[in-house]
Amino acid sequence: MNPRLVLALAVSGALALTACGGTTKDNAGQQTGGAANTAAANPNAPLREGLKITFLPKQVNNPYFTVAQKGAERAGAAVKAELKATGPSDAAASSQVTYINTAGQQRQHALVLSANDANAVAPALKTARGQGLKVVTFDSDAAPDARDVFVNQASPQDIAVGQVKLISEAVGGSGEIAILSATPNATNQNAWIELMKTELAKPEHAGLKLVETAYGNDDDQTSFQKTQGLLQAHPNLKGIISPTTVGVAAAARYLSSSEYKGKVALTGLGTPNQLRKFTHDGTIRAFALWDPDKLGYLATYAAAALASGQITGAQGEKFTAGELGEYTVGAKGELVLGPPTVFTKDNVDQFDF
Ligand code: RAM
Repeated sequence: MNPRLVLALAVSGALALTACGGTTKDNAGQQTGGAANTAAANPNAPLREGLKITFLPKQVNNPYFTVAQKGAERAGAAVKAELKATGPSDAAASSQVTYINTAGQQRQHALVLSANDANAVAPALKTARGQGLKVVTFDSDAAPDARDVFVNQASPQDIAVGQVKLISEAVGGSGEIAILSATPNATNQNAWIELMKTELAKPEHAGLKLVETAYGNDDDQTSFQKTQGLLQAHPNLKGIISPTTVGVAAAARYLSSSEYKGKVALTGLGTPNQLRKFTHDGTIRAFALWDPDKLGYLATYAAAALASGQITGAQGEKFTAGELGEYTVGAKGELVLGPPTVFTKDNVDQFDF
């Protein structure tokens, strides 16, 4: 697949840099500063060699981000950048702040970050940008005025509508359902949950009743226990949506060896490798995800394009993301990778991530 993309304008990013004021030297010694993002992009600028890029996931011990990191490393190698992956072991709101500070102090050219909390990371990001760092968020956005570009995995609307459709099909259109999410402050999950609620409010879903949203904090054990808690608290529960790879894998493990197997349906956003077994044993009928490898790859290319001056984050700017082809900056400094894939027992074995 070669989705042609729409990155959108970082009007807010430009404003943020303007707000920083003054003129500073960026990591490569180029003049940047207050109006850095308003400088004209040069789409024909060569990718700069010797770029130093830091890859900072929500947490390091999550297979989803391990796959995204592989994509980031492939892109890093393609643009001859030095890519350093680092990050916290938990997805707590402020756990990334010290890593962001370090990236700024180490004079990295760009940071590729999935934010655990939109606001908790913002002051550190703004400081680092003032030191010349280009900031690309991917997967889970930071406050828009604290980054240059956000590489979104898919349209949030498509993800939310898709998740509701999958649970509706799995429970036969009616009954109590619950959501098992990641952390309570995750930008991405919270956006999807709001849109799921909007979707559930539509007449065609009148038979579905959302009884609880629980948070497993993208921690395996917590997610496992929260699944158990949901089932005990709601004896009539018919289905669970878990829009997090950590949560859905833990919920599947719990359900598959419990009395609820086959009685309580499960769907969510998971990796084929983690859910293959549960898709074949009937615990999960269908689930969805995008390719995290391509997400990490695209985010790293966007970082290189920013740090090379090919783009500034303004709407309509174009750059080539290696094997994924050409992308165009769209609204709100945003790029969208493409639609998610739905996995069932019939196709899950064709995927290895
Ligand atoms: C988890 C993380 C990540 C999310 C996926 C679906 O790995 O919460 O941010 O995008 O699930």
